[in-house]
Amino acid sequence: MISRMSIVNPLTKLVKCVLFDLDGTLLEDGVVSDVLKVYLVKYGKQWDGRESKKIVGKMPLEIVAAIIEDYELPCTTEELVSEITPMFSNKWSNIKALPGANRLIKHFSSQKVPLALASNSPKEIIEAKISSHSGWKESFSFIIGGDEVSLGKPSPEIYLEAAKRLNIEPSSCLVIEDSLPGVTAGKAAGMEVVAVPSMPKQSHLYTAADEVFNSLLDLRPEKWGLPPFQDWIERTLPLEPWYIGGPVIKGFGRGSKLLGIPTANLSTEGYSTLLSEHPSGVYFGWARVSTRGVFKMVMSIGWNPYFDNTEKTIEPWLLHEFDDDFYAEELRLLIVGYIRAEANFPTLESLVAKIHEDRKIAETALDLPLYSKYRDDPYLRISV
Ligand code: ADP
Ligand code: RBF
Ligand code: MG
Repeated sequence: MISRMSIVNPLTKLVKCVLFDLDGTLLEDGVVSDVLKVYLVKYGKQWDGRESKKIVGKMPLEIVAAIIEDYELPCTTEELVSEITPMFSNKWSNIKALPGANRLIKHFSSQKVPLALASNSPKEIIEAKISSHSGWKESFSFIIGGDEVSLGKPSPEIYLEAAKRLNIEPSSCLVIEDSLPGVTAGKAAGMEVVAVPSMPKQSHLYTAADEVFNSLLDLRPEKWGLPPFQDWIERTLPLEPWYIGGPVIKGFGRGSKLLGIPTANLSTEGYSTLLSEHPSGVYFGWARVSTRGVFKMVMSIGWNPYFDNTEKTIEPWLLHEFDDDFYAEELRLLIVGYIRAEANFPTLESLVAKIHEDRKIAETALDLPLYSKYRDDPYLRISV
């Protein structure tokens, strides 16, 4: 029986405004760990990333206290704060926006959706962080910092204060958050909450959120009664092109055998930054194989939820019939657009069917001038 559930999703409610968290939601989160890495060397310690999970969504003092305890540093919280503060000051204005953040802010702002920023960071630091992102400050009706409320997230206080200032009921506010304390705060405030977890493979922990996305690219504003994006073209989202290349390596050996879909894997070594910058998902673009030519390509990046890999891999399927394998040959990829988030599937057949659908979408889209022009990109020319 087909239930009404499949027609109207009763979970999503209409909202009137959007409240954003900043770190890890709109901006990359790595600054704290970058600084601490350098700093710990002074004490003969090595940053091992074990705090990464603790840092997400915490107040600065809580983070510092956790570091002192975990690394058994011979100093007080105050001492550590005063020593590392200068190391941060020149970093604030260089933090990159996360994929889709700029697009989301510009879209809502141009559609006159009221927006506000509510972050546990002190307001002064929030302002420094967003100063280099043009148009952001003007897009927010206001900014609330952690220093302007008595309790930071996970307390709902900061979000309740934002609703009050916008004069909109909490139940008509949509919160966008990356951290668990942030999601807790939004739900405790009685708001709708979309989570975009910063840590990979953590989505199962976000059961309190109304929706969990892998990145901001996957948010569909119309589901919340907000104006839809107009930039999808024939089921694809154009991206600022990016490049990756190297010799083809052996993969898991199941692409052709198990799925009938060969994927020419690239080594992820040396590309950790590039890979972490791009959300997992299904992308498409153009591929050059050594001297064989340039071909259309559709690929997945990520952990392949169906197989639950432990490593983020790049799996490009070249849309061409080759007579033989091309292991060790040079492969260059130019990625021009996004199709969808990686998903899990109940059966192998449904995964394969979905990948074939992706192929059709990519094959058609790549004939659009918007995408076909990249076929002539210098990166895909044979270098002599
Ligand atoms: P692996 O797990 O080693 O990547 P696959 O079964 O995924 O093995 O097969 C991928 C290999 O098949 C590629 O490395 C390449 O040499 C070859 N190949 C042949 N045709 C294609 C194609 N259309 N797209 C990608 N790889 C292909
Ligand atoms: N694997 C998944 O688990 N989920 C996906 O949504 C998914 N989408 C893919 C889309 C494309 C276009 C391609 C080429 C592969 C995709 N795969 C996905 C990856 C597939 O599982 C992988 O290629 C095999 O595991 C081979 O190692
Ligand atoms: Mg493969």
